[in-house]
Formats: sequence, structure tokens, C-alpha cells
Amino acid sequence: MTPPLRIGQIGYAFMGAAHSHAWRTAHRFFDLDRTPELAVLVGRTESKTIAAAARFGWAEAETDWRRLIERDDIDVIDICTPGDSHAQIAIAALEAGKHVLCEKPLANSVADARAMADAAAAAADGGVWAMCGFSYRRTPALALARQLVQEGRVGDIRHVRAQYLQDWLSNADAPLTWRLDRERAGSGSLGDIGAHSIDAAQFVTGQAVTAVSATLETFVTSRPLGGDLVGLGGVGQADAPRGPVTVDDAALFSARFDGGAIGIFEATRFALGRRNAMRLEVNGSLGSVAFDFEDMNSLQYFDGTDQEGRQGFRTINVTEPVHPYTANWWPTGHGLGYDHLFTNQAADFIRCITQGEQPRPSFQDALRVQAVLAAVEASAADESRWSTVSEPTPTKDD
Ligand code: SOE
Repeated sequence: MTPPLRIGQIGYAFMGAAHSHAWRTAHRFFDLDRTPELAVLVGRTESKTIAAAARFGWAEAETDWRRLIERDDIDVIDICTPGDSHAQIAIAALEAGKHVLCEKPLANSVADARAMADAAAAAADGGVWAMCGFSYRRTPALALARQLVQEGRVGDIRHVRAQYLQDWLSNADAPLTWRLDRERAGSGSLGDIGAHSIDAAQFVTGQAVTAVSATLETFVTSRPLGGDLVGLGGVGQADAPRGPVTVDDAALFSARFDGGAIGIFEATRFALGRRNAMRLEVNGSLGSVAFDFEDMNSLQYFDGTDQEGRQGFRTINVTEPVHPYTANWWPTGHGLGYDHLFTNQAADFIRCITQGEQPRPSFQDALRVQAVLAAVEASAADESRWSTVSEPTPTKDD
């Protein structure tokens, strides 16, 4: 009987809850050589961490991640904290011989991401593995889109169109949370959700972003203090003291890829009505694929080689047993949800650990995403890129 894989997880907010669910379910739906054991949950406040450990099924609660890393009865460290702590925890864990799963984006800077990738490369030599939690890769429809590209069904890729549209900050009185603090989060919509689009675009196309031209915008520059520091959105006290928003509310950028494609990316938390519209469309010389997470069990596919007069986008119902991950879940047509991405992710991570393979996305993959984020911020900082329209703006009488 192989020993369990004993998990120590740091953080229990939205991502911590999703990861806890994934560790509880992975071995129940995937045939894994080792069973994940929810050993220790780490949080800052003892009472809240004890309550979260009981709620999410963890055997112990701890308030110091360093003690977790010192323990020889912990095999995996799962980092579900804001980005400012990722590098310190991950590097210490890898150097202590612990496998590491780290939420995205990998870090708050390229320098930290590079240090993490270097630590992961050194640890891999000793059979210790690291993966970054770009969970949308585990969506069956996006994995199928990648397969279609790899099979040549899309042909030479010309366009990549990626949007990640949320609206939980549309209300100017939504409270100031850690995601709006550059020191904690590194950036705003760009790193939080734009990073998903960058990774998904590179995953599906197999091409890497090499250059960008960008704009960042902050619509609401201060927000009520004292709100729910871990939630998404909500409404603070409109008359409460306000603190500064130090990150972008929206990020727009065009991109060049090393395979010749050009791309357009949009990430915002102000697209009122779009709750979690993570969208990707790829147009090639032979076909196109289009995905919208708000219809996550479908993939739109246009086959340009179909008979003339019989062409059109078809909806592939990505719930067939032949599709990625779906055979592990429900019968055809029943579909998966957001949580399944995390269980699929945990299962892939555990399989790679037990088989001694590099999990993907690796920290090196995630470093490449971090480099794109940095390039976007550098481009956006150069206001000289804008070309002002010469004609005067029309007056109200025009
Ligand atoms: C907030 O924008 C967030 O929770 C992201 O941090 C997650 O990565 C994304 O999956 C859902 O939205």
C-alpha cells in the first residue's frame, strides 16, 4: 500500500476552498497511485483557521507556514495566498524537498518568478516537482481546442482573441481588498485574470507571446476600507474612510506571438453583466475555435475545409468520454463546473509526482507569463505610444 500524499495548504479563502475541494475529491474520481491527505491548513488567525480546517476537512490547523515546511510528515505545499508571499514560501518548500503547487500568477515580479523557476529546476533534479495553478488549462473544452490546433485542424494561426470579463468591482463602493493593493497582489485585473488569458492562449496555440503594446486603466482610485478583505466584490460602507487603489482595473493589450500570430487581450473587472466570461478565440487558415467559460462545456469549432455552402460554426458538446478529463466524471451531456478544473488539476499534479514527470504549467511556463505581465506594464507606462486624433472632436451641434 503506497503511503498517502500528505498535503499542507496555506490559505483558505476562495482559492483555498477550491483547492481543499480538489484534494478531497481527486482520488475519488481519478485512479491515482497515491491518495491526497488533507493534513494541515495554515492561516493567520488561529480561531478562523481552526474553523476553516473543520469546514474544509483538514486534520490540523497551523498559523506559521514555516513550521509546516519543517515537518517531515508533509509531502506537498499548496500555496493559496496573495502573490507577495509566493516566492518566499515556494522556494523554502522546494529547498526542503516538498512538492509545490502555487496559485497564479506565480509571483508579483519577474525577479521573484525567476527565483522560483530556478528553485523548481534545482528541485526537479531530485524528483521534487512544482506546478502553477493556471486552472483553465484543465477545462475539457480548452484542452480539446489545443488538440485541434495540434492536429492541424486550425491550420496556420493568424488571430488570438482573449477576453477575461468580470464585473465584481463595477460598484465604486466595493471594498478595498488585497487584490487592489499592488504590494499584496502585484497588479490588478492584469495579473489576476489577464494572466489566465495569457497562459490559456499560449497553451492552446503552442505559441509564446514575444511583444505587446498595452494600456492599463484604473476607473475607481479609492475604495471604502474595512470591507471583506478576502471576498470578491460586495459593497463597503459608502461613508467609510477610503483607501487608495494602487492597481489596474482594466488591461488592454495587443500581442505578437513567436509563431506569427497576432493577438488582442482584454482583462477587466468592470464589464458590468459579465460575471466570469473567460473567452478565447483562435482563427487560423483552416479553421477557428472559440470558447467562453460561461458556457464551459461547449467549444465552437469552424472547419474551413467543410463543403462550400455547408460551413458554419458547430457547437461541440465537450462532455463525451473521448474528451479530456470527462470520462472521469459524468455521463455524456451532464457537464462539469468551475470546481472540476481544480480536481482535474490536483489529479494531474499527483499523477506527475507519482510518475516522476514535470507537471505543466511548470514554474518556467509561469515565469513566461510573468514576463508578459511585466512587458504589458512597461508598455502601458509609455504614454508616448498614443497617436492623438488630429481632427477636433465634434461639438454638440455637429
Ligand atoms: C478573481 O478574479 C478570481 O478569483 C481569480 O483570482 C481566479 O483565478 C479566477 O479563476 C476567478 O476569479
